[in-house]
Amino acid sequence: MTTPALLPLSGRRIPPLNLGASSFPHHRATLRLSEKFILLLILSAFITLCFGAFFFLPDSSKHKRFDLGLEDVLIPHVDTSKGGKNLGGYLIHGQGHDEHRHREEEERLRNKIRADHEKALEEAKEKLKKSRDEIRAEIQTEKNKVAQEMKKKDSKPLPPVPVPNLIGINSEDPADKDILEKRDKIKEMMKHAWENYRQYGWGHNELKPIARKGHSTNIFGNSQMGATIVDALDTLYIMGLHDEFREGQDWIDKNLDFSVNSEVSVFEVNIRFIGGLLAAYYLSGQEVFKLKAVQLAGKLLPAFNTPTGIPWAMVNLKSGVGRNWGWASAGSSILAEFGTLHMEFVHLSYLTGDPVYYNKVMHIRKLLQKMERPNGLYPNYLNPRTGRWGQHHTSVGGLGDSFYEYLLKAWLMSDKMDTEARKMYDDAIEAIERHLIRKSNGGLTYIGEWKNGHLERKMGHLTCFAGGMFALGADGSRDDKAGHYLQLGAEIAHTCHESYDRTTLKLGPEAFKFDGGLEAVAVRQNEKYYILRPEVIETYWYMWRFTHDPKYRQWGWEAAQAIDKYCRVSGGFSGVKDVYSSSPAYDDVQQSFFLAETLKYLYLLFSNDDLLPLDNWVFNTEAHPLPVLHLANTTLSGNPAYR
Ligand code: DMJ
Repeated sequence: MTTPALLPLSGRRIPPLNLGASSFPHHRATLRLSEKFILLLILSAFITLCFGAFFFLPDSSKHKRFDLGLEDVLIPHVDTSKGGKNLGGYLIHGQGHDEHRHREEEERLRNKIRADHEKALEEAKEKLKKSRDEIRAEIQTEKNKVAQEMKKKDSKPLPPVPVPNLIGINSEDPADKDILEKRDKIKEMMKHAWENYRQYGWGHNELKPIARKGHSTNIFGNSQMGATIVDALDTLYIMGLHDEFREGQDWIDKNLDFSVNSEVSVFEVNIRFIGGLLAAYYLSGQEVFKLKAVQLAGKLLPAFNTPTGIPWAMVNLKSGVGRNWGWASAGSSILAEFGTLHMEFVHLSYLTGDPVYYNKVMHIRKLLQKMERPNGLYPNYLNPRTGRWGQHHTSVGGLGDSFYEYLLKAWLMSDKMDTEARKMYDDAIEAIERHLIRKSNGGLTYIGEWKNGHLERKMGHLTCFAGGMFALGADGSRDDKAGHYLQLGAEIAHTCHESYDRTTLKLGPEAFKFDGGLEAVAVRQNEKYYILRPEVIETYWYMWRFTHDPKYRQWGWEAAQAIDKYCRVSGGFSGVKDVYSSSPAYDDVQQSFFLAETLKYLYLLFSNDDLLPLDNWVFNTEAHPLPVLHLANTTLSGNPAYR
């Protein structure tokens, strides 16, 4: 995946410019709010003043009255009980009223208005004496009150559903002392990442481990939604870091609020937040996670309001207005984004009994099935207005990858009932093998990208996840080609290991070439970085589970040591800008997926197989484990495969 100018901060898309959205616009928005509040106070004091002044003016109405020869008096009043007529807040009384009583009444009203007006001025003066922070705190208190009210409304209990078979949440320690020591080291790295985030970035989406402050990117809009907390929860849980898990749960319970005026990535919020919350719910049984996941999912639904039902890439959580990334071909949505919702959305329908989520993702599938596919491949871009493909680029890396992954995982998650998904996966993988997978002169198997009618001989770090996917899909493959796909997985794992081994730091570059005599090395400067990504370690772990070849543990350990040596700083872990340099610069970002995925896969690599066994759990693309659903007797409207 290539990026205009900046490092891709996350995942499978090309992020547009990161303008530090977390701090600056938010700060400005808060300032505007405080200023508006003060202006309003001054304005209300001014209106009170004018209103009062009206009564201190000479009573011209009397002259008018005599001029007109009327004896009625106009008295400001709203009480109609005495039989007068109320006209615009003024009560018209008939003749014969005592002049003296009126004067007294007028005097009483003037005094009251004067007192009110003085009080309002005093209050305004008091407000102006307060610091900006105090005013901000008062505004926050008001906002919290409103949020609490809304929370009460949103917290309706969900209908009970049969809990899926949750096997292997706990497991014995590995018997081998050396393996246990390695696993303890990974746990220590997790503690270091978590504790620094807690100290310097708590509540922010991510951490800047060198500047020691919070960090965010445009995928989270201008929100502070604690992405690292949500993403890390299940890793903390399976590592037995229960105090840390409870801290996270407490923050989520009290602070995670989705009624924010923030434009977020539907894909990222789904895989990190909904996936993270659902996994935390299944592992711990704590209802709060389920409720939050469902509340958040409701906020994503407006993204599907497009002419085709293909969702927008981004949605404003408050207004529900959606749009696509400016950089995407012809206003298109991205295959790996709208095609990576299935697992989480099926679980949401399962847990709520509401088919709305399931119907949304099945609609996408049906639409894709009807479309013509060039060479049997799915292009990365699809226009949600016209339902037509954008540029014919195909990739198993950035922009395409997890779409294929979710076809396979939809089948696995349905207890292998969703044969329609399996067929789509098999068809797609056959086309990929035919058109995108090649062997280099040096004998390395790689997956290229199809662009404008030719194959680009370049593979991304992101593409390395595919080794694990091929191995995971081997069992149940068409024509009994299980051995072939396991072998393909092993070859991809080997190539990706080479991409690590051929660097100075023994960490893999973002993209590497197989061209002009070069094999598995990055050429362009802006492809030499490593941002704590998990995909290579993910593939090692799947290959370990399916083969138990000790080289996968060895390769995983090499990567863990390199991360600890070159990415660890006293304030956490940072990405590095050049894996070919012996003293690389840091990018100063501790990505949330480092805690969600990289450290989790490493921990699992040095654990026994009965911890989260693959027959019972399916990991979403952010490594959040979701249980297999036995849907044979469950009605989820729309797909005969489930009936
Ligand atoms: C993660 O957010 C997920 O794995 C996603 O699918 C793409 N890649 C990043 C980490 O590299």
